[in-house]
Amino acid sequence: MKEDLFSLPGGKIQGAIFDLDGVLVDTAKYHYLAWKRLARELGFDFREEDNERLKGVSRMRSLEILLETGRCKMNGAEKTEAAAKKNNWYVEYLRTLDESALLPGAREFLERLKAEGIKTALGSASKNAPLILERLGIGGLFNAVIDGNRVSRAKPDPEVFLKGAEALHLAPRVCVVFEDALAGVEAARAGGMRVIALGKPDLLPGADRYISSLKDML
Ligand code: B16
Ligand code: MG
Repeated sequence: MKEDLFSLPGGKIQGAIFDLDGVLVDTAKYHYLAWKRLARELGFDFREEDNERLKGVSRMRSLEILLETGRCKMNGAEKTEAAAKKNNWYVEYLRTLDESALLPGAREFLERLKAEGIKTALGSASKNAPLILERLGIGGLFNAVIDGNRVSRAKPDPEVFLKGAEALHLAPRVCVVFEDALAGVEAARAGGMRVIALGKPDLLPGADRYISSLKDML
């Protein structure tokens, strides 16, 4: 195994943990369509730039941000109902997803890690991650899958990544996280892991390295 596969200081990496939306696949556009549809039903417009605030954030927190944007109030039961409605629409859109939705370099890099003996885990906030992995046909490239169904604390809490490292039987300091959202970069750092961010330092401060897509890792 090449020691410089990740080009990171701080010793050898033995495990890679991947966020899903924005790193391996662009599901943000489907989240956006579904949230926009809900906003329209509630009587306001939800713009693409407002959607940026929802990336990497849990479903319930996303709904709260949406309601803030439209200056709408809901009680607990109404929130649960609205979040379920949005999710049903989102899942409908996911049914159209196939391998072509994988972001550049995603499959090739995962295959390369497997060939090099680096363990891989998914670390996503999404409760729909199993369906997405199935649609993309990449489930078999992960040694462990930790998603929104298995965590109780949302990023920037490190729970999802710590559970990922634990499932790989690795210490956090030998793991690297790939993330596209600030909450995720903060979560990885809080967990004592190195972070490679997909994006720019001004929007995602604190990462160890910046790339524009996983193609840069090949
Ligand atoms: P769900 P990630 C996140 O995925 C999305 O970026 C975020 O927009 C979404 O609200 C969250 O998953 C929960 O998704 O409604 O499917 O449970 O970036 O953590 O892979
Ligand atoms: Mg993400």
